[in-house]
Amino acid sequence: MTENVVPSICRNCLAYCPILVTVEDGRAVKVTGDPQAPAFDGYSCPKGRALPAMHNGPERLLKCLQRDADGSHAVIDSAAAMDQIAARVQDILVKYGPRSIAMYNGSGQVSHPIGVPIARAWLRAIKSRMAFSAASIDKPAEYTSVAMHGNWHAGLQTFETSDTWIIVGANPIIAKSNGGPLNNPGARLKEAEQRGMKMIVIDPRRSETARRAHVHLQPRPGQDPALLAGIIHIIIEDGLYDADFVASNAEGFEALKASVAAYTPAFVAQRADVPVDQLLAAARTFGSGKRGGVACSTGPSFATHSNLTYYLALCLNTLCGRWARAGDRAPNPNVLLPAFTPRAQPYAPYPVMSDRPMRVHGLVENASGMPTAALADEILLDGEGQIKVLFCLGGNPVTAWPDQAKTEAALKKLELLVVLDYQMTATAHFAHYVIPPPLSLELPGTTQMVESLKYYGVSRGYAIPWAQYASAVAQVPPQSDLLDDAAVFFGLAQRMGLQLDWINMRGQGPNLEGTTQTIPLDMTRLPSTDELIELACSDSRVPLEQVKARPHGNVYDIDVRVQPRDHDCSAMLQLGDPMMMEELRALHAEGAENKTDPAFPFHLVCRRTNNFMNSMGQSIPTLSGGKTHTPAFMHSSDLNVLGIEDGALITVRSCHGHMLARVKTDDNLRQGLVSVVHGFGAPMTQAAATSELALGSVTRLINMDERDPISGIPRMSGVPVTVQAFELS
Ligand SMILES: Nc1nc2c(c(=O)[nH]1)N[C@H]1C(S)=C(S)[C@@H](COP(=O)(O)OP(=O)(O)OC[C@H]3O[C@@H](n4cnc5c(=O)[nH]c(N)nc54)[C@H](O)[C@@H]3O)O[C@H]1N2
Ligand SMILES: Nc1nc2c(c(=O)[nH]1)N[C@H]1C(S)=C(S)[C@@H](COP(=O)(O)OP(=O)(O)OC[C@H]3O[C@@H](n4cnc5c(=O)[nH]c(N)nc54)[C@H](O)[C@@H]3O)O[C@H]1N2
Ligand code: SF4
Ligand SMILES: [Mo]
Repeated sequence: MTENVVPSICRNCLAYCPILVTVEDGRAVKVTGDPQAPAFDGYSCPKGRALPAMHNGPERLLKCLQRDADGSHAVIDSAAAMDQIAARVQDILVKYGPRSIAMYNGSGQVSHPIGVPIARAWLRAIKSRMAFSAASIDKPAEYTSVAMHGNWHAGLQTFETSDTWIIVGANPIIAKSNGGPLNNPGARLKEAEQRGMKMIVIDPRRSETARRAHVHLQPRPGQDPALLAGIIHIIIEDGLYDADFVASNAEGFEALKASVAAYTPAFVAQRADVPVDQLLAAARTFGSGKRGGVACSTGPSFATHSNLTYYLALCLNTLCGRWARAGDRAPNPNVLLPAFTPRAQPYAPYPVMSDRPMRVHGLVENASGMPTAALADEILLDGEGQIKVLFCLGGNPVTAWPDQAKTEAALKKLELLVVLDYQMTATAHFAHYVIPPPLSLELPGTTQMVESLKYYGVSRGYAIPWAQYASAVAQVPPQSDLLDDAAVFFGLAQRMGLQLDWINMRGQGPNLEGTTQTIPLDMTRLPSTDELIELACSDSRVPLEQVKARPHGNVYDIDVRVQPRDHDCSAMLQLGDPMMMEELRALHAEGAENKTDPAFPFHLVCRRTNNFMNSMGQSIPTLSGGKTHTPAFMHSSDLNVLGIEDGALITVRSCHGHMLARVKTDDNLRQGLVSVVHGFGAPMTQAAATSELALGSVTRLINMDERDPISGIPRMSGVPVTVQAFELS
């Protein structure tokens, strides 16, 4: 037996932690954090340490599957599956045109992002614009708000250099997504506290992050736009904003000032149900700090008025001049992306909506992409342009898209559903073909994708010039027949006689930094993952070879300073977008009172948890403890009033649907809440099979009728619900 311990990268979430993998005879048997890697202090989480179980577990699919007429799946050779899929797609393309073919990229692609450009190249080659992703049901306001407000070339001031910081509905200690550093955030937050940073967290739950806050505002869910408008109001009243910065870089100040005038501390405190002195303390702490930033995440994204919340967060950053200034050390001037010298200047706003319509709900392709929330309805609506084929890459629509019943109906209606996933998910159950990929430890990878996150939202990605390359450290299981995304779409292109072009896209939105490199691929031979990585890194600041030479990763000493504004730059940030000002007015007109519907007295809120990455990890016993469900967390005083015991079965019902769950006490929650992790639950058609499977997916409660007018994301947090003890009828 040969055993080695080799460095690699955990690619299960966006932190991309450096790890050490113990490999025995080509199999990964143990994963730990890598103490030799700088910046992460040897950190790893349970999901990372479960990589061997994920790679070697019994649930892993090792061969392609094809669905039979009776709905069961049988093994099929990958080449035969590809031949059949190519022929079917070609037929449908001829018959119904490119719009009938859609792709959905889910968050599983975090584990192997290098295949995405090939998949998208294939979609371009067949001339379909039907490219959907999880981004538009995640934080679409991240993109729409930037379109309306504009962006800052040098990015936000960094967490590491700030003395104050506002986090709105994020829990970076667990989720490592938005609002805080990705490299061992728990340790970084502790350091920040020790150096005197005053952090303000807005979260109806006393989350792991909120426990570290100087001020924790624990409001009713969905009150973030009112709270941020109130904070802006106080900062303007107290003269705590940076008038010089605003005068030189923004317009619309007077409109914003007038629109927040009615958001007095008393009004906001009553509406959000927070103590008025806490609200004042939050505003004054942030306003009187020297450096800082406001970052939002899924909490406010899933609640109503998400564009407005994110927009006001950007306005607050601009009012207080919290963007990186000339002479600052550039936060992360790129390592594996092209060299970048930021300037202390705005990018102007740009249109938030395109003229490319969906056929449903009056939605259009917008700054956050095609509205995934409306995809099921788009599939279900008969007529010209209907989607007939869906490729689902590393996604699990049945437990992720709003309205599970509708999602299942839509998936059943498709003429062809191809799911690329390593396990038989609730979605794969409906697939005509399931194609399993090699998993991350069997593939090379780099941290380049995490660097590029800064193009997907302010304060995202690494603020430090950290980079790592990992070679494939484990072998694919013997007798397996696996294809990664690149192999699937390259193979389809070959079979359909299509030319694919590799595009190195740098940036997002029409005004963001970036060159676009287009490289036609040699279609005679499938490029290896390493060749694709070389293409993606061909213009990197630090040559890939040098990054490969540091297998434990490295923080590069790149001292680039933010340059002053260009003489010919006339762009201004926009503080008074008319649509946002009108929304502020309409929201205020709702009044300060709590208008809870007595028929639905509780509010469902979202959350993440350490052991699962959305729907991943449920089949790994060390993560799930053998359970196939997730609890509904509630405050003990609510349970007392309802006479429901911890661990009992409950029905959670919205105006749209219901789910069964086991209740679990969590006194970190505000009263009146039901906090549930998404990603669990079997298909509804299977659900009656056993009582454990019947414990459902939270998406059953989500109603597409109440959706955002721009991105289409429905209300997925702060959803009015009722709770009852479950009784067998
Ligand atoms: N009600 C409600 N709805 C929500 C949310 C919520 O909190 N509440 N959250 C929303 C958010 S933020 C998101 S991002 C979406 C998530 O939506 P999705 O991305 O559609 O769902 P996931 O469960 O993340 O699915 C990821 C899939 O990738 C697979 N996978 C993992 N690794 C690999 C790999 O290496 N290769 C391949 N091919 N597949 C792999 C996993 O097995 C899993 O099935 O859901 C959204 N929907
Ligand atoms: N361990 C782990 N990490 C993950 C994931 C995972 O499933 N597990 N998922 C990944 C994905 S896809 C994403 S998008 C990110 C998400 O990353 P985050 O957005 O940081 O997700 P959460 O940890 O759920 O934090 C959201 C917080 O919002 C609060 N909240 C709920 N409703 C409201 C509201 O109306 N207003 C406010 N202010 N707060 C509210 C919740 O109580 C919760 O604490 O995490 C990523 N990382
Ligand atoms: S936080 Fe956990 S899942 Fe995410 S990259 Fe690090 S070890 Fe992997
Ligand atoms: Mo997400």
